[in-house]
Amino acid sequence: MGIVFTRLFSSLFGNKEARILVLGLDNAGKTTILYRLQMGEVVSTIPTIGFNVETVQYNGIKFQVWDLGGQTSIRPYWRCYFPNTQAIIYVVDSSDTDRLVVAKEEFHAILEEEELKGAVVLIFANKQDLPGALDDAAVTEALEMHKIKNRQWAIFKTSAIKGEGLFEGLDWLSNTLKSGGG
Ligand code: G3D
Ligand code: MG
Repeated sequence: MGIVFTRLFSSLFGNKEARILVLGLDNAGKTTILYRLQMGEVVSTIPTIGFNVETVQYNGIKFQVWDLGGQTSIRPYWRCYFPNTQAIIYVVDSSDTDRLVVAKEEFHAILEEEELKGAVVLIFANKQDLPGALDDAAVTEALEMHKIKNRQWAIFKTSAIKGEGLFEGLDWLSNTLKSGGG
C-alpha cells in the first residue's frame, strides 16, 4: 500500500500543512488501517492530558488517529488537532450493531466542530469480513447521513484485516481533494 500512497497523495497539498484525522470508536479498526497503509513509522503519544494519538507523517500530510467516545473531560483537547484538517476518515465497526448509535452521535458531534466544517469525509464501513456486518447502505442509514449538508462524503466497505476496500476509499479521497474539496 505504500506505493499507492505515493501515487495518490504525493504533492497533493504542495507546501501547505495538511492533516487527515482517522476517527471512530475504539475497536473500529483505526490502528489496523494505519498499519495496513504502510506509510511510515507510526508514532504513538500519550500526552499528559490523557488521550492517545497515533501519528504518521507522509509527504507533509499528518495522519492522526484517536478513539472517540468515553471521557468528556478530555474532549476540549481534541481541538488542538483540528486546524488544517482537509479530511476525516471515519471508521465504523459494521458488525458492532449495539454501538452504532454511539458511533453516529460521536460522528455528528465531530462534524459540528467549526474548524472541521470544510473537511471532506470518507467513511469506512469496516469489518465486512465478519458475519452480520451491515453493508454500506445500512451503515449510511445508521449514521444518518441524510442529515449531512454542504459536505463531500463517501462510504466504502472495507476489511482492514484483509486489506480490502481501503485503496478504493483513498482513491476517492485523493481525487476529491485534488478537485478542490477540503
Ligand atoms: P481501533 O484502533 O479503532 O481501536 P484496532 O481498532 O485497529 O485496534 O482493531 C480492533 C480489533 O479489531 C483488532 O482485533 C483488529 O485486529 C480487529 N479488526 C480491525 N479491522 C478488522 C476487520 O476488517 N475485520 C476483522 N475481522 N477484524 C478487524 P484484536 O483481536 O487484535 O483486538
Ligand atoms: Mg487504536
